[in-house]
Amino acid sequence: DYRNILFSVADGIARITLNRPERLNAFNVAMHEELRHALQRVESAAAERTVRVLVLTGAGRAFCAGQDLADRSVDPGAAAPDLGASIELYYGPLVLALRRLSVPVLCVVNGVAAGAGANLPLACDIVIAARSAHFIEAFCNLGLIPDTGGTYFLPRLLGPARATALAMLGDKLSAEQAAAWGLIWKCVDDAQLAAEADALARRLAAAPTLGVLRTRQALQASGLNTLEAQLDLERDFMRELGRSNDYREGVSAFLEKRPPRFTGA
Ligand code: T3D
Repeated sequence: DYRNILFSVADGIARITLNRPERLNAFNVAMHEELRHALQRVESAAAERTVRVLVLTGAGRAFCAGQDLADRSVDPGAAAPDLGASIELYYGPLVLALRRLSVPVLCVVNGVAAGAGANLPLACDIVIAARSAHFIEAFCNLGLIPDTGGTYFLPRLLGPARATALAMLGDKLSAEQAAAWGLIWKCVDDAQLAAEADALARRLAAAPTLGVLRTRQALQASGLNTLEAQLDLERDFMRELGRSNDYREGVSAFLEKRPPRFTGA
């Protein structure tokens, strides 16, 4: 039973909704812990292939406003909060948990995404956003740096010029501009967001999950690898996938001119 998130599983689709709408779904410790727990449940269900995609979204008018600043005492007499501990215990492990999850993650940015809330989607596999949503690297307004992987993802996705200006100025980036710049996959009309998210989640839940995961791993590895190392990785993954049930099913379905029925293995 969760108080700060909503969690459900149906038809191979796990859904996690950040659920503190009165605080624009800002993170407190309880929400972090519930999210960690729910992600572990998704991982267990993935091992049994009862979950083949995770959808992450927010309740109400925001996706997530980052750290709950009401939990950060800045009284002159109080000791400074240890933000490093917060990153080490919560935000860093959250990014890694999403990047390593055994199912693809679809992030549905339903509204404003600020601070850690702007960078969380960048750790997911596919991001769609409502046209009214926007992204704000709000850290600079507090004298901080873009955490939750922001300094890693932003320059890779946007290039250094756009990443630097967004990080240093904290200007609002509209969902439309975010899609045009390649920060996210798509921006869709608000009225279409739920239907679009549902359709994408169903496609991913019916996809050859092992192939999808190896695709993610290969793409993630390419940032560090030489071409030679990347070609070796492609060979190894192809060798493994060529032995998978889903490859056999994909080829059979093609030859028999019918839709494939992938099991994820
Ligand atoms: O501390 C650590 O652990 C280190 C890690 C840090 C990671 C971070 O995320 S640091 C960055 C923290 N986030 C921010 O700085 C964003 C703060 N919020 C905003 O800039 C704005 O609220 C938004 C741009 C997100 C939305 O603006 P707007 O005008 O649509 O809404 P609002 O009126 O500002 O907010 C609505 C309510 O939500 C309001 O409460 P009220 O007045 O109705 O009682 C506001 O205080 C509250 N709220 C919004 N963001 C936060 C928040 N309360 C606590 N923490 C928040 N982050």
